[in-house]
Amino acid sequence: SDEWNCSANKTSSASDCKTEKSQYLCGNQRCIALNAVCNKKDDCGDGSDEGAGCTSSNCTSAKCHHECQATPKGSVCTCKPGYTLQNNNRTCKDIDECQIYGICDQECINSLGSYKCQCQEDYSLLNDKKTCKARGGEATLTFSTSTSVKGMYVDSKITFTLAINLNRAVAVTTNDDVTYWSDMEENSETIVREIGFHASRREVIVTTGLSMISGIAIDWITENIYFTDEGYNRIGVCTNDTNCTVLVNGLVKPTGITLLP
Ligand SMILES: [Ca+2]
Ligand SMILES: [Ca+2]
Repeated sequence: SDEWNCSANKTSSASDCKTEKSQYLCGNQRCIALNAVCNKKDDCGDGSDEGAGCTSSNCTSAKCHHECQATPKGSVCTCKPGYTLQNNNRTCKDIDECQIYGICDQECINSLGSYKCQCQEDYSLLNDKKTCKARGGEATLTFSTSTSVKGMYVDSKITFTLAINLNRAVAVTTNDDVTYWSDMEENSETIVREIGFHASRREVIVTTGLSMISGIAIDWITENIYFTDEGYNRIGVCTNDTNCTVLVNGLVKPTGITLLP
């Protein structure tokens, strides 16, 4: 029984056997590679991929845009990799791979028959030709205790302090060398921004309309600041110049928040 369905992807799904996928459906419902058709070899096992039809298949009159394959049922047009056959079954159109979600980490450039991924400044493309990795420097971890915000270089485990003597630091996040956190100052909840890890410059950027921040996420492209407010049961967003609006209202104690990319 371990031999049962060994050619599973050949026989199991006759309805899935498509010319567009360079496949050919045999008379016995077996699915074979299209280029095995009319090659003077019985690949189907019932001879249905060969025969007189092969020689009468006329590729000259098919006027295929890319390639033509003779089959016992007549000629069929096929396309080169990266192209798809259009509804006229004759011409080929480039596949815009960039429309496929997640195909590239950062930027995608479509081209005829292909595409390529590329990375933004300060990022390098990895060997998978898809993933972008930040160049240089160690990864830095940032975390808050209730009275401080600290950083740690992940590889060397060297820690450093960003802020001490805080009242109630909870949410914390970073974008490049800018760290954001929430803190209670003079009995009002605030969002604080500190630029630079060492000898840094600190500013309180949001002081009103906040109750109890539990999470902060930064859009690293626009530098918009998203936050969950557990006290006001909402998610808000502030622009880099701290114009803030409510994004989602009426949540029940929202806490964590993150953003993609
Ligand atoms: Ca054959
Ligand atoms: Ca393409």
